[in-house]
Amino acid sequence: MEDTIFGKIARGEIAVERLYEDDWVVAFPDLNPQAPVHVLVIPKKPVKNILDLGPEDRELAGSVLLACAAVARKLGIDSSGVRVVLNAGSDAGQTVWHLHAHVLGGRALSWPPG
Ligand code: IU
Repeated sequence: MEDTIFGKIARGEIAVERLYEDDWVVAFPDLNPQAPVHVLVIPKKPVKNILDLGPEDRELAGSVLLACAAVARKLGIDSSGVRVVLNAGSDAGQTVWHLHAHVLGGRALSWPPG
């Protein structure tokens, strides 16, 4: 797949505040936060979105979810509530074509999304 800015972040070519990192993922603050806590969790492997995952990506997919929970705990929103959003495709609002989970919290969030 084509390289993206998140690929550069994953490889450390663009500096961000790495709030969480392990062998599989990196988490960093969203540049345009939609809530008091808005963090992006990306896999280090370049994958377009969840629709691009294969059976070989079980550990990657699990690592993304576990990292979302770790970020929520680290930033203290685990007791009040956290929303994890994975936009996949243009109608879903995906704008960066490297899988990313939005971790949102720190305020009451409405439902359904727009
Ligand atoms: P989306 O699900 O593809 O719409 O989310 C992309 C997010 O990436 C969006 O919230 C942007 O604010 C965010 N972002 C960023 O944090 N840093 C960047 O350099 C770019 C986008 I480009």
